[in-house]
Amino acid sequence: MSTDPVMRFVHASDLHLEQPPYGMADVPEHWREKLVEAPYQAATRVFDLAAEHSVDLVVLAGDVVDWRAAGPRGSWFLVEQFRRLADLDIPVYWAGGGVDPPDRWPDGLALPDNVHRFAAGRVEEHICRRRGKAVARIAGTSRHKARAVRAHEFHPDPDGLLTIAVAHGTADEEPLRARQIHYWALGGQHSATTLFAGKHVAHWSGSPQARQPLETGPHGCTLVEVDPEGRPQTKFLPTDVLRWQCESLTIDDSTDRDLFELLLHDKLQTLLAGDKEMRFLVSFSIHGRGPLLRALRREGLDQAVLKSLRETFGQGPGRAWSVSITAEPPAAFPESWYEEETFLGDFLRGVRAWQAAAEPIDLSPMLGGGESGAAGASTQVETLRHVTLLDDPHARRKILDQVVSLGVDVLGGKEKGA
Ligand SMILES: [Mn+2]
Repeated sequence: MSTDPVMRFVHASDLHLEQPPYGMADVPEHWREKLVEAPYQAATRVFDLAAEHSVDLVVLAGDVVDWRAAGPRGSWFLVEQFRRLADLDIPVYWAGGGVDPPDRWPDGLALPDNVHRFAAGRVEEHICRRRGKAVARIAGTSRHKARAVRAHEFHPDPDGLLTIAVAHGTADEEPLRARQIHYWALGGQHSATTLFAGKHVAHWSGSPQARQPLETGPHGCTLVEVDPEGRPQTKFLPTDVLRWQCESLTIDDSTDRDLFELLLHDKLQTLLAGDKEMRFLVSFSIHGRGPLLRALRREGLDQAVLKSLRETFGQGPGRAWSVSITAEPPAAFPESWYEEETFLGDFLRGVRAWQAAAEPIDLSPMLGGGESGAAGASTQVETLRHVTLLDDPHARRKILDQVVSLGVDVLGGKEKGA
């Protein structure tokens, strides 16, 4: 039995050309250009890989570019990449997401004929032909209002031709499985995620380039190879040029500063030895106990150690930029502290109320500068909204844990500090 694929395609989404990586307090001058270029370089690799693998088609599952934020460069870049694919006779099927509805594209800049954009609010279908033979039915829709993919609007090909559904949004397993569609090319999640695999597959390819500290690990696109039985096999192809990494370290009472720095240096050396090309943005997460942890939290030791790590690994040709060192709070504090009639008790009970609730925390009022009423200031707040609205449950929990820990340090006196 032959296992050679009968066709192959690249599935990518969330290129977000308009959005450079963010979420760092200090960006060194010599890393700025690398950050700004990262989304374009990663996207270029997606199209390079499509060409190298001689794919039959490319599917883009939304959030490719908000051209109003990216400026002319974003749309020109895409047109150039699409032309490259046109020269290789590779068609592109593009379903819009949150930032790239099909009606939002600069007037007067024509897309090449090999690009098929799906309308919003209804499923459109195309038959993709290669060398005169139909190889796939592509059913797609650009996101309308709902966040969820409307699975029931998609249908498999009546004659059993390979069917690829392209959509941007959230999705549950059962409704998608029930449609009997070979491959769901999904967009809207920035890290690659497989909803289900096997005879049929539903998969988010993730963004080709991570944007912020929580998006750790490799990012890329998906190469899908379809075997003669119509089974899609997915293969992750890394395309990122900057990689966020979180390194954890546990210390105790006996860890002194020299040993601590040595351990962090070791971590970075191991990371760099594992990949000779990649640039890393590293956040350190320090667990455990002892005076060093307290010094990291309260005495600015984190800044001193960061400075030394950056000098050694982040200058000149250095490929690892140390973003932060976070002294992680203990898993729990004694329950009796929460019952105290003290400032600390009041504070802990107050934070616990926030921890028990689930609604997003809006940090924008804390940016200040509002009362002079400058339009510029409110635009700035709007631009910063994705960082000031704390709606990711993981980030929300983490920050509140740190708030508790800081409160204990400040209000708890010496005997309660770590
Ligand atoms: Mn997105």
